[in-house]
Amino acid sequence: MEQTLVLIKPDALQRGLSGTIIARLESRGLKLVALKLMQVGSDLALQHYGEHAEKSFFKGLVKFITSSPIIAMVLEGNEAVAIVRSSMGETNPKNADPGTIRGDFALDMGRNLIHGSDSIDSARKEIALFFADTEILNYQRGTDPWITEL
Ligand code: DAT
Ligand code: MG
Repeated sequence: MEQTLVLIKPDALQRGLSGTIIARLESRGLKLVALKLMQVGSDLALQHYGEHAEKSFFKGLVKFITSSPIIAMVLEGNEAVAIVRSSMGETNPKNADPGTIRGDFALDMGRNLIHGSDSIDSARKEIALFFADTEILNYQRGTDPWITEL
């Protein structure tokens, strides 16, 4: 089953939106298979956002993600990568549809609440950056057959 990395960013934690964000993703049917509260250090931030190293906003992005704790989680489900991205909404909250997390709760590109892997390949790499294999659990929910037609 497909897995994706989600980060609830410092702004969401500071604003008390963690529960709301987790609830939205859980309600959609995605299964939580790993979760932790953590402080991102600069090494991890540089690795995670390495693809943006040359961008003008990179310094601010690293400062922001390391500024206060985050929640990291791994969510599992059929097409979990695309499902999370559609629930998040566009990167710039101005363009995010109402009904999405960014479209309902964010205003600013640099304070857009949530990260979700953008492909299966980046999900695999990002999950390995944030979690040890032993932290990712394999379990069944009684509701699984009511969420996914097997
Ligand atoms: P996403 O988080 O939707 O995958 P991304 O990978 O392109 O978006 O960028 C990572 C983060 O960097 C994004 O969530 C917010 C920030 N960011 C991206 N483009 C930006 C810009 N033009 N100005 C300021 N911050 C930006
Ligand atoms: Mg991205």
